[in-house]
Amino acid sequence: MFKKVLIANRGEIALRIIRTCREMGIQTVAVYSTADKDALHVRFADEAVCIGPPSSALSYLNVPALMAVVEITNADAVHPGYGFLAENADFAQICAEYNVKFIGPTPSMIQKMGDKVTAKETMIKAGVPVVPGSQGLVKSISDGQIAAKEIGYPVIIKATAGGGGKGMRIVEKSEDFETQWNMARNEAKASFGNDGVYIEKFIEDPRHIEIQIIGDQHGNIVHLSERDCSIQRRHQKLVEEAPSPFMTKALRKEMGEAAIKAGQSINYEGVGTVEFLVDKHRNFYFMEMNTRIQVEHPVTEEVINRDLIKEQLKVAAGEKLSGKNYLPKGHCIECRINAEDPYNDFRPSPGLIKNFHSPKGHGVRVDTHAYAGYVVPPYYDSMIAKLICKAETREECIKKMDRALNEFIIEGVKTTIPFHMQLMKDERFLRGSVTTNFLSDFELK
Ligand code: MV4
Repeated sequence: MFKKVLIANRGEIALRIIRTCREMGIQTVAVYSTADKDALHVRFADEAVCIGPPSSALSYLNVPALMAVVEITNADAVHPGYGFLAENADFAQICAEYNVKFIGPTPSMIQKMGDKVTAKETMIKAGVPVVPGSQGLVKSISDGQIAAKEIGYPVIIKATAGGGGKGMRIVEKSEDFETQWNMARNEAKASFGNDGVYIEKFIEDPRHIEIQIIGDQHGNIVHLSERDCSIQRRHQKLVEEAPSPFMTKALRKEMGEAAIKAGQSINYEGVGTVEFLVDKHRNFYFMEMNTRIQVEHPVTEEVINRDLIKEQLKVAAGEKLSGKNYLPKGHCIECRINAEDPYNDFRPSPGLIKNFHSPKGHGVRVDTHAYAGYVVPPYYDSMIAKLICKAETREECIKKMDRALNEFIIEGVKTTIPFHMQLMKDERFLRGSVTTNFLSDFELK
């Protein structure tokens, strides 16, 4: 096992990683920007080194500064968390060159899944269902129009360097193709410096259901069942749950096997998530693969009763997996508490948290770096806590979440708590009738 792990991240995920390392007897090194000098990850790690000014580019994304900290502290592994450098193949490569284990897959695995056209071609070869669409990249507008006609409108144009919705445009009819094509390419060029796009049939009102997988360095890959992440706003997840209210035993088996095939096709090592779109007939299609630990990993931890960071450290250190898949027991829901104003287009609301009291009690877990007196900096992600509730059934879990949300006191900044409180009483949510369009006709009272 590793002796000392450098955590190239901040916030709740840095704390989450420190906790497991401490339990496993692994030393930790925190890095921080000057904006985070009072942060809890700095206090709780065994060592902490300042790596730069507030801007992410100059601190948490500053690879030379991070590698200097690896050298001076003698860390033998780097945990990237999520966001920042977690899916940066160049960073993983530099870690390899420094002989420090990047806790995650190899640079080539990150690269293959980071390019969506390559990822999709890999899945087709592996026999994983994908959305019908163009054969690879579409070179010209006329090729695009021919492909769209063949596929049948509505279609969706996606950036190969994309993910998370950037450089993505829906085209309802052929007359709109040119405009949407130009919009998609320009946005892709501006966001990723790569204007390569491909085209797919547009799946109407799908669910976003993802399968957690883990692979070891000896060729074993298992799945840890699904999470339903259909409740999103502008491609930001707000609520995640496991199991999915739409799941059946048969579908779980099929999607689990498909996710394992996806992993096997690249000899995947580490924790990963295979995202699928699921239509109303329960047809499922590969969408993307995330090669990192995700924000919503606790939902899986709660229903399979395993510490995913521990599993991640174990496979990164070369340990073997037992080889069996995990099925969910009970129900878990996670609400993302962001310092945002849900009454004002979810506008970020950074600043001083004057009062903070987190809910407690049986089946309630709060993963957070916030406390009374903490200042939410304006420079980073606005998520300040994850409220995670676990119960035997979905119905009980929703009631527990409602109770816990009502106990949560956060004063000084606006939060998404009022949104979640209304959601827990929403008739469609209670029925489990959640698709990616759920929020388009949700009005906050
Ligand atoms: C789609 C789709 C419908 N049909 N692809 C959104 C982000 C990116 N990862 C892919 N996305 C979508 N791809 C086809 N062929 C609908 C979406 C989509 C979506 C997917 C998951 C969760 C929320 C979403 C919100 C809008 C659109």
